Amino acid sequence: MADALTLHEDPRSGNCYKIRLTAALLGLPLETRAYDIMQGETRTPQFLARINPHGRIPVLQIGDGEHGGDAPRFLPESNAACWYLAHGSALIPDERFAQADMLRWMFFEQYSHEPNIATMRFWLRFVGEARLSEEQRAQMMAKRMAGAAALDLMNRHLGTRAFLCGAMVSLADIALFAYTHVADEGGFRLGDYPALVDWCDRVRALPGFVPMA
Ligand SMILES: N[C@@H](CCC(=O)N[C@@H](CS)C(=O)NCC(=O)O)C(=O)O
Repeated sequence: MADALTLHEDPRSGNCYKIRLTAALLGLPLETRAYDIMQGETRTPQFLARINPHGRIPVLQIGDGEHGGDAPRFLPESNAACWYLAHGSALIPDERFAQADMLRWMFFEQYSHEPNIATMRFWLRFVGEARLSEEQRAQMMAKRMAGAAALDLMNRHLGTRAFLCGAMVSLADIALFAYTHVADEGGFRLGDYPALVDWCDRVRALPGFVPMA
């Protein structure tokens, strides 16, 4: 019997959505357990001791330890969790260069896209501009510029191909769709990037697609 899968998440988080979307596209059953990060629910001693010592969601729990099964294992980091779910599926290309190219976009997502676009979305949509610290305010211009540069790079790349790694959808598309399609909530204008708008529509049209909460 396959291990039970549980996603420890805050449903508003794009990093968590990546994992829900991967499971949905693959038809994998996924239980969820919700936390409110605004209330510090991932920073409790219990969460740090059992779920993730890094104090963050998402965490994919593999197994539940019930019926004499192995103890549950916990996998933080959204892209690692997507990889775990998609192992052996068509969402990970077989060919060596294609697989490395997919990883290249997933690393790009974590280094050049998410820290700018997701952080701006978190600050503007959930914290609120009036409540930002001086330090956060000081970082806004740089994040706006770096986020726009990331969207521009993707837009140019997607001008000549259906998905980030070519004709076939891969985990790279799931990882980058999560915060790109809600970039407007972080003060970016997705409408300025026509190839990104079309690509978002192609992702939404995939069989099994589920929207973000
Ligand atoms: N690199 C991590 C980022 C995880 C992350 O930043 N999680 C945020 C929500 S999206 C969080 O848990 N914040 C709550 C906190 O730091 O207390 C991933 O891709 O999963």
